[in-house]
Amino acid sequence: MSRALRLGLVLLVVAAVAVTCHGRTERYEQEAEVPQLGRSPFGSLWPLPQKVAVSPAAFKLSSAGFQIVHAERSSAGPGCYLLQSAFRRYFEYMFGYMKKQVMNIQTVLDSEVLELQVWITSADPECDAYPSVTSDESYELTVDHPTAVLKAPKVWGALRGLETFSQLVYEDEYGAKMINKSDIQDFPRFAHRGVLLDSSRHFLPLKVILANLEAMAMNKYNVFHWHIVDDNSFPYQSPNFPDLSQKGSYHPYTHIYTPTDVKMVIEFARMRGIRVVSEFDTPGHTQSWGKGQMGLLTSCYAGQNPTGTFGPINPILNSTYNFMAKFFKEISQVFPDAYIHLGGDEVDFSCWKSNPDIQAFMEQQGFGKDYSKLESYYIQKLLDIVSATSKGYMVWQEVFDNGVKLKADTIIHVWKGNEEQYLKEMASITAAGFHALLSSPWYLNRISYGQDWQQAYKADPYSFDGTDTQKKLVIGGEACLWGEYVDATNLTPRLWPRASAVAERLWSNQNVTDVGDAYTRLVQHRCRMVARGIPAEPLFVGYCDHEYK
Ligand code: CP6
Repeated sequence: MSRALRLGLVLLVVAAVAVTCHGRTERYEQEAEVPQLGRSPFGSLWPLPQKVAVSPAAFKLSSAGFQIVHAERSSAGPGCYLLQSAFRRYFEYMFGYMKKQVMNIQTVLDSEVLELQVWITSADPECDAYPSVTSDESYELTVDHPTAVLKAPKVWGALRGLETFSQLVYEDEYGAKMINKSDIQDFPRFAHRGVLLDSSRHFLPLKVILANLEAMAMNKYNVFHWHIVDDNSFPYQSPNFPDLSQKGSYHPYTHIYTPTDVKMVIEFARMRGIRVVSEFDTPGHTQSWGKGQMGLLTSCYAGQNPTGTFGPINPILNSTYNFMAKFFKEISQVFPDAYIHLGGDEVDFSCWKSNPDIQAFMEQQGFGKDYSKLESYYIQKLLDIVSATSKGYMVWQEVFDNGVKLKADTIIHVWKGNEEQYLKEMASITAAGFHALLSSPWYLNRISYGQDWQQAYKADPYSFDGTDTQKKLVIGGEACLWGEYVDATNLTPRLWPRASAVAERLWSNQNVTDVGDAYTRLVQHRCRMVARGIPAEPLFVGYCDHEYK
């Protein structure tokens, strides 16, 4: 942080404030550090590109005169539907829904940008492909008059560059659109930049999911981690096992994701360069599975008698593994991504312990009283089943902690602990040679009063002690919005703009840590999201320019 900005920080200490609330007086201490709003040399760019040079020279940009086109030398053309719809989307974001006027422009003003040429440089633009963890998202953007050029090896970089170009556009005091002469070279710091949404604790209507994919694209996120089912409901409609959602969803017709819905989410995400990684969490967090699949869950006992309640997946039956093989074969075909998240977190052993058949099995296997060995036994068999579908997998950290044998390319998802604990975990995972993904500092379901985006912003996946080889195994992070207290009414403002703070940490250079400059850009970025129809919550007092239009 620069000295000036540090001095500019306003320390707002509201200590022992008396708050009157329905006649009741509460006293509490609250400290919030609010950075001063200033002017950023980087305008409202978010996340900040790797290399930015913005010149003071400004050009006009008019909806009547401006167009986004394929460069003549581009390997992609009008047949590239992904780019065609991205051109349209970003044109509308820049100029609203103003009709393009039919005008013959003969006098080219020498201070106007008339064209953004999008030039895909590699032989295969990947128009019809799915994004992957190795997708090239780099791009170079040169803004000059009369032509701006966006150069990218693949469509994925072009998508990111279009977002950046749209963020460079602003209005002068008369409402005319302007853009400064600029040079930008950009690429992501981490390959995996995700948002987890949970559609089990509350059903999330398709519209909400799509709106958040749109917001993710505005923040250059590239993974939607869909925690689709859990204890509370099973909204995924399985063609092979229709009873799972018929009996396990909150409502068998309205609160389910049909195969068509799932396809729509995947395609909407693909068009924005976002992968959809589905999570089917087992053997814990599976209460809702039991309603439509008899015999899958463990019967809990009180002494010699079943209580009628159920615990985790029953790991000792062949029928369990036959079901899992068929189920995950389906999942591997429905979700095109190369990875499936298999969960494996928070397994409650008490029901397993109560069940006499499981006790006998533990003895026969020589597991003693160590139920984490039984969990590992289950996970091991599940991993073999999923490997047979030729997918890679991600698991929550407990699976690694319990010493399950994992394929070398397994991604371990760190979600537990305070800073000291999660950094230690990142270090041990990478020391063991596995890929690590960080979420612990980014549990956005947790809320508090004040500027809590700053905590998320300051966390860094590299801040553990480790070698360069270890650091290279960190593939990125995910912001998590668990659904216990979140549904369609509050999901979007709870997630944004706090998830934007995480987005910059995962995209921008490691040295982008100036909280004051971030605040100035983020306030504008948040207003832009609101103007684009995403109800992102405010960071602090103030207003947005678009409010009086
Ligand atoms: N559900 C599942 C959850 C959580 C996890 N897994 C969770 C744990 C702690 C908090 C928030 C969410 N609700 N399946 C942990 C990965 Cl604070």
